[in-house]
Amino acid sequence: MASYEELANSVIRGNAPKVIELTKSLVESGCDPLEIINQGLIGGMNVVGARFKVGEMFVPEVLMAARAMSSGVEIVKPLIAEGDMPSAGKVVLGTVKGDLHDIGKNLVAMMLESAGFEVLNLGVDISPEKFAEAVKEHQPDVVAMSALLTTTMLAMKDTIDVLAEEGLRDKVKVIVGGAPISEEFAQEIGADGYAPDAASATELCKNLIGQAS
Ligand code: B12
Repeated sequence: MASYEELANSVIRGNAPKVIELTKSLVESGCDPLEIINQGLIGGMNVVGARFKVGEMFVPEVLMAARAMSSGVEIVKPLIAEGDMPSAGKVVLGTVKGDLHDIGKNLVAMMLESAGFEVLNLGVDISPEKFAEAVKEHQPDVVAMSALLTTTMLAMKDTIDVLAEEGLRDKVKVIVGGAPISEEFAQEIGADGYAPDAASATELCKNLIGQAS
């Protein structure tokens, strides 16, 4: 039988066909979709992150690994989002201006959807103005911003400032996340919350929406 370790290794090697084959095989043998994601797919991507950091892997390999991981996630996603749950709330989500990292953000989207949230995923490189427009148009409960670069994390503050200027800040809860973000930073820029990973992002949104009502 396929193992999570084998799946993680195929992500690390960027072997999408193998990732698809192993993910399908794990699903067929009745493994928990969330475990397949956390232990196999994210498990592999975590190793890729560590190797990239120390210069053992390079951008093209990282991209191949990310694509391989996504092809596995695509298979598992419908199984998680399947539950016929009423909407737990509406979340507008995006990666901030100047930042193109979207793997973690998309995981957050997926986890939120699986927990019954309606998610409007704006994409990457989203300017403060675009976030504000989306808030006006969709009137979400939560605005969620992702940043993976120390240079782009400040765009989170810019976005909060623009929301305030447009009179929208009090209408939504703002949450932030991404590898360089911390609880302290979130407080400093006036966000309502921070979560270190996709699973806790879901808890955070539930708590914040619970407080609001
Ligand atoms: C994959 C990757 C890329 C890919 C991105 C592909 C894609 N489609 O996303 C590519 C190759 C394109 C890339 C490019 C660059 N990258 Co890069 N990249 C990474 C890498 C290896 C992994 C990131 C990742 O996907 N992690 C896996 C996910 C699952 O984790 P995550 O994003 O942290 O998300 C989790 C949590 O943070 C949280 N979360 C995330 N978002 C949110 C949002 C909310 C609201 C909440 C609550 C939670 C939350 O939940 C997620 C799931 O649990 C990291 C290294 C690392 N260890 O992080 C470097 C890294 C982020 N990159 C880095 C750099 C420098 C760059 C480049 C500038 C490189 C270059 N010289 O060109 C460019 C910048 C491009 C740009 N303008 O954005 C640096 C940043 C350094 C810094 N401190 O600023 C890092 C840390 C690598 C390093 N150590 O040098 N990168």
